[in-house]
Amino acid sequence: MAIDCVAKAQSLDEKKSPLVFDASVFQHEKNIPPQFLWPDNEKPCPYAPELPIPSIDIGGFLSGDSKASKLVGEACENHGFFLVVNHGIDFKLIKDAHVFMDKFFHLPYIEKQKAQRKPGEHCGYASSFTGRFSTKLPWKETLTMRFTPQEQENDNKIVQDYMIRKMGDTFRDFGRVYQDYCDSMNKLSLRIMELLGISLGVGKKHFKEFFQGNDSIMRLNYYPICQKPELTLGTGPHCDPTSLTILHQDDVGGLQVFVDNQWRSITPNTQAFVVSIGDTFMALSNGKYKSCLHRAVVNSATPRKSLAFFLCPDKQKLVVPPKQLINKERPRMYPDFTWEQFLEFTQKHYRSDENTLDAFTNWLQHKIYPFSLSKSSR
Ligand SMILES: O=C(O)CCC(=O)C(=O)O
Repeated sequence: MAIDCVAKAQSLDEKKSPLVFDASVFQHEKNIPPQFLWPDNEKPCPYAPELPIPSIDIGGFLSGDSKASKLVGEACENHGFFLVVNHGIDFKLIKDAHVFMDKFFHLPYIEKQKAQRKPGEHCGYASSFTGRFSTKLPWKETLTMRFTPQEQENDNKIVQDYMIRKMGDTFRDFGRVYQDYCDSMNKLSLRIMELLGISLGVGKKHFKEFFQGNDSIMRLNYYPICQKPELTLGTGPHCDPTSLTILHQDDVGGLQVFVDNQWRSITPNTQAFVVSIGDTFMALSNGKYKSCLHRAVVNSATPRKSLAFFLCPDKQKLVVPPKQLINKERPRMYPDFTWEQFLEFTQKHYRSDENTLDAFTNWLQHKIYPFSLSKSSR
């Protein structure tokens, strides 16, 4: 019965010919198409007070300052969110990564479609998610690439090769920039894993080793201007199913997190990375660290860009918390799973929202299929 519901929702979405979200046209429209209207209880609030979040000096942490792990622990138990400064990532690389986004997203729609994301896959170009969902569509375009770290110097450059394969040789430099960016994010995420390991009392090596051979995701988010920003969302409310997200936002603003029953704004700081805990790390910490609920709003004056690196485990690795985090007071909260299973769940059966991890757990343990394909949106 529940399986039928999912199949029905899917086929309903597939039968309607999908709307084309061509930002060069849509940004001038006085009225936005109904597919982009969000219900009143989910529309952006006129005022979202700023959330002061701790800035962690990761350079200081690496040279032995222990304050950082205490701050991180508190932030992750409260809302799963902190900033990282003094990160050592080349600012020219970050700048290039933003500049090259314009190169891609300013292309004519037909050109961007060369990298079109295919049904059931998580990589490629998506103009909103018009082919996948038909309600509560996000006001954004995305380009998503898979990243795995090179084990040897002469291994394939997975990000660069993908871009050249999809867009042609003129995208060699473009691919190189995001390849370099992902390499840097990989290194930074492993350092953050050391910090998280210390803050959870399991030692510096545990999570770093777990994520050594990761199978991660890089997403470029481009939010065109919108004439009716109060009626829609750029990214719907969700917790990332992945493990750790390292986000760099430009100086426009739009990211919000849900803390103490209220949406709060995260003021842009181009010198910092916004780091958030995702569902898979929440499971790895046996529920001790919170997966952070967040969304992005759009505006009528300036397009906004963000770069999101999602650290994910190797697809076959079992996600199991270290034994130090399991005890009588805190028994196992989630079953063993692999990232491959969780990824499949979010691609084929569930539209990520704030309940993805619980819905996935139910699906794994009781084969309860969720009815959520037209529920929420990322
Ligand atoms: O653009 C942002 O600030 C948030 C992006 C995001 O949540 C996502 O890509 O999943």
